[in-house]
Amino acid sequence: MTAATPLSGYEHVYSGKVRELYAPLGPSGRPVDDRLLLVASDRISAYDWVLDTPIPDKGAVLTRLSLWWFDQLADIVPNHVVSTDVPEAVSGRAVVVRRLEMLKVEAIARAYLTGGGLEEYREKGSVCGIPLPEGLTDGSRLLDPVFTPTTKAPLGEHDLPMSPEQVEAEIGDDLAAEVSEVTRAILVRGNELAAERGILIADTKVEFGLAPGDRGARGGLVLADEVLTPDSSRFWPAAAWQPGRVQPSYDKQFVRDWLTSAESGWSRSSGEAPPPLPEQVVAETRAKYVEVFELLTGEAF
Ligand code: Q0N
Repeated sequence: MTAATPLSGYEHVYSGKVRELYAPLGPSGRPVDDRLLLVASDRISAYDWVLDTPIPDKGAVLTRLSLWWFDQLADIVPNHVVSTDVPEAVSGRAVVVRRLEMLKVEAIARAYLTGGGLEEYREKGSVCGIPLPEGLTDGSRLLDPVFTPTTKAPLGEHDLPMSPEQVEAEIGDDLAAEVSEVTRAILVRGNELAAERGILIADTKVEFGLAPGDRGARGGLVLADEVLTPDSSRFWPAAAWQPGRVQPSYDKQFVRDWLTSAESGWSRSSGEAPPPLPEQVVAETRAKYVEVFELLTGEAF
């Protein structure tokens, strides 16, 4: 685990698996209370490990992609972005954001069945209290996206599914309904745009906060963190989609294939940290992130 970059004028407040949060310092030298700096690193995770080898430009590509999506989604929900005027050391991979009161719910929507949603369906025929038709398999498309929220577990621990009742108890009935509706609308819009570019977005995790309200009232729902990036969502190449098997990942397939190949000498079940990635795998993976960005946005990276 490498220490966060010290940034003059900022105080480091939080390290995630791949992102860091800083608080800007005010004229008094104390942190301001209404802003944060969200910094995306080049770190990549696979099989629940953060790898030792960074992917050059990954933080910048995902930051730009998130900014582009925030614009595409602005008519659905406001977002936390304030400015991209950030310190030189993190230029292109950081944004200044509004400090919100974050909701203690990981808002997940699924348009295709896989991962934890598939497991729950196989056990119960439903996901997060939503009954689904019989005969669905790994990668099946759902008629309408389902909202399958989880708890926010501390770093290193796994998030747990939340029932609709748990979400309502946590944030209230009205807000729970709004979070479900907005999360599903984000995934629908995401898939409408991505489909034209040959990408399927199987599922996505978003985080919301509340803007400070007037006179003690709660403010409106605001989209925070990152949105519809390959780190927060499963991106699949549409051309390879074939329900009934594990789908290839748009961005991480080279990494997964190499790690699980004999060449890496690593075994998933060993409990040991994965080895460093070969240069070729790094280059191919970087190219995939750039490809996703350019396909979706139509901009050159
Ligand atoms: C916030 N997280 C969890 C870093 C980010 N706009 C905001 N206001 C207040 N708090 C947060 C945000 C944002 N974004 C979000 N923690 C604090 C999200 N993490 C995940 C890992 O990397």
